[in-house]
Amino acid sequence: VWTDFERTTIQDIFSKIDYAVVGQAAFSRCLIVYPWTQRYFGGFGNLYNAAAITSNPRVASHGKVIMEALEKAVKDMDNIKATYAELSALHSEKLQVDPDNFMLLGHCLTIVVASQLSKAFTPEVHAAFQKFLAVVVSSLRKQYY
Ligand code: ZNH
Repeated sequence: VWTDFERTTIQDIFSKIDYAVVGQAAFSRCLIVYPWTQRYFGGFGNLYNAAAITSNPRVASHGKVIMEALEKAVKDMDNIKATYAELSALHSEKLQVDPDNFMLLGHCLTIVVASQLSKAFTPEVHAAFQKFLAVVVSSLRKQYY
């Protein structure tokens, strides 16, 4: 259950950020800071070092894909589990991604959003964003068993 503050805060954050910029920054940061997450992206070509990761076009486009998936959650905040049912099954059955990785990406996203919002990223805004990420992650975990 979301408070009015949480709803407006999440919608506000997503209306302010550029998905291409934030998605690329957050996803490349995740691959750099948690290098074992690279193992799922063997098909993405050169991830040899930080410079290669940040300039890799497939990293950039996948970052944006992730942000667009998050937008679906933002647009229907009361049905995130249903929205992500298929995506959860895909990550579990086909991609076989360890679900612990979801929040690692969430932390990277928090850092990028915080640096973009600057002073507007107050403790209350952080709490709302963290709650949103927790719901997203638990929804993505749903189809794992
Ligand atoms: Zn993921 C894919 C979302 C996280 C891994 N993903 C994907 C997609 C999407 C997503 C939308 C596409 C699908 C289709 O195509 O259908 N993710 C997502 C989200 C998140 C994520 C929302 C959170 C927040 N992922 C993740 C992580 C990882 C992953 C963390 C690892 C580490 N994904 C993945 C892979 C893939 C995906 C591997 C596939 C790619 C390609 O393209 O190949």
